[in-house]
Amino acid sequence: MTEEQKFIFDLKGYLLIPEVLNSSEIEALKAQIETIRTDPESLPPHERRFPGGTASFLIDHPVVTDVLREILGEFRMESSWFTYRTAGQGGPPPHGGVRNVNPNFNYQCHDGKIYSALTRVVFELNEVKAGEGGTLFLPGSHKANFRIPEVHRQTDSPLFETYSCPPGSVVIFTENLCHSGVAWTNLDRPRIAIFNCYNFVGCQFHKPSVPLHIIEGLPHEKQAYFRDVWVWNQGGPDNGKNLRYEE
Ligand SMILES: O=C(O)CCC(=O)C(=O)O
Repeated sequence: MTEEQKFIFDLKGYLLIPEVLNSSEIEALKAQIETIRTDPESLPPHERRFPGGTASFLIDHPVVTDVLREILGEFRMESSWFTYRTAGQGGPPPHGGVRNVNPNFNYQCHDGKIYSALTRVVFELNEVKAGEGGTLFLPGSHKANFRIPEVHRQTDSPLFETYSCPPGSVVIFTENLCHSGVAWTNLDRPRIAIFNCYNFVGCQFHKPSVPLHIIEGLPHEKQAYFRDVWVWNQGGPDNGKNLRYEE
């Protein structure tokens, strides 16, 4: 993660990295999504849900792990799903924001070290133009000191901003940032986006939702991202590469 990326992520609470995936990776992910939507039985059971099958390479994509190591230290994966949104289909209303002491939402930065807590990684598989229905963000709200006034918890608040990006771009944001889904407006293409969620190894927010058979179908080294919640393995060897907390 570059110093500029750290500055932007800390300042705004989110970071856009354009064109992380190449066109064959995008096509392979779209093909898996299309098969899951239309003919899931044609896939082996462990590839019928994300992050199984083709999507598994995103779990520890090097561009993402580089950022996550910086803003989370050692991390686990909590969930993975995709959205296929045609014009008129929306997402969740504004949520998140404001400084707090909950370890799952406790964004902080100390001595140049960010702790982002629950963190979302979004891969956009189609081009997104600002205003078409990409995720909305209220920049800086992840470390706001005052309650967000109701007028700015509405998606039409002028404080919300969004992004334009080419296909294959990734958007990483701290879940303590106030953010929102919004209706997709482009009639010519859907929003096809993958939402992966990560947390510090010692924290878990969501009830585990990735079924065991999906986890067991992942390549061995990726299964470690779904291990139980703990930080320190006293006296015993770790059984995966992602299991040690180094600070
Ligand atoms: O649908 C969206 O664009 C936003 C999704 C969201 O709110 C989240 O990932 O927490």
